[in-house]
Amino acid sequence: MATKLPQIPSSPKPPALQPGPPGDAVVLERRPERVKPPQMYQVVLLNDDYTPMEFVVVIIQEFFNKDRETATQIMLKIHLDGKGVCGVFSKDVAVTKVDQVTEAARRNGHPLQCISEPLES
Ligand code: TYC
Repeated sequence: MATKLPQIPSSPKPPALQPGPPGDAVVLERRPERVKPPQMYQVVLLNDDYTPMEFVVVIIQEFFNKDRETATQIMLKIHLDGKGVCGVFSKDVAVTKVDQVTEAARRNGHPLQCISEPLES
């Protein structure tokens, strides 16, 4: 006995191009882009006077997957400039990073502040 396969609806197709009189130009219209890339967020650490440098370096290594050298450079930039970008992520991931870093800082008794901000698009 033949089993009936489920029918998958086909997406609508544009009408086939009908050839016009010879020599006529065919104008193809560009369709507007249907999907935008997602808004991205940078995760930023802020400087303070109390969080130990070594703790910040470890945080940047652990949560932002940087090697020790890069993590140290980012930490020093934050220390000197007041803030620094540790990574750029989709909104969900950025929010999770902020929560995880803040939780690790509080657990260790440090006032380190971590925020996320949208990148200008
Ligand atoms: N300014 C801190 C100190 O001198 C170090 C520090 C760096 C703190 C970066 C926070 O996000 C920070 N101990």
